[in-house]
Amino acid sequence: MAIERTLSIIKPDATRRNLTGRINAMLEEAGLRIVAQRRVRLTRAQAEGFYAVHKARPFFDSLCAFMTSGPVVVQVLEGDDAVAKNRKVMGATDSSKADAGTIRKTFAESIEANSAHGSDSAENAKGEIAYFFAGTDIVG
Ligand code: IDP
Ligand code: MG
Repeated sequence: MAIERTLSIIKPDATRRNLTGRINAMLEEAGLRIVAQRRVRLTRAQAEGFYAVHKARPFFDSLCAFMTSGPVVVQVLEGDDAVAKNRKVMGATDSSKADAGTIRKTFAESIEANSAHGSDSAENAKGEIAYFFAGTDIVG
């Protein structure tokens, strides 16, 4: 398995409930290393740009409003098979379908306010990481 990097976001529903440390512990326990991390309040334009692929979806406006409703923690995770590993630790988008012990099963409030984001492919991870971080921000 190759060492990969992926973008993770701890979403506003989780920062609001002070869950950053517990989510980071779940990521680290799964073997992912947090090699960059920043707490930020996204602008509407940043949220719309990040989720541009979902622009045509009925939930797009609500999703962008949610993602700008409070601080998020953007982070780069590194490890063996990091993209798939992070998706596994996060669990399914709809937490009612997520496996026990996953971040979303444990913490999500709804299908929208589902506590965490993770890139869905190594290629998308590269673009998503570059959206938030300069190469010099990432210390592996
Ligand atoms: P993912 O985050 O598991 O990759 P995506 O399909 O890429 O799921 O959707 C991006 C985000 O949009 C989800 O994490 C969730 O916050 C929100 N979302 C997805 N589907 C729905 C929906 O049916 N209703 C409301 N929000 C949704
Ligand atoms: Mg996605």
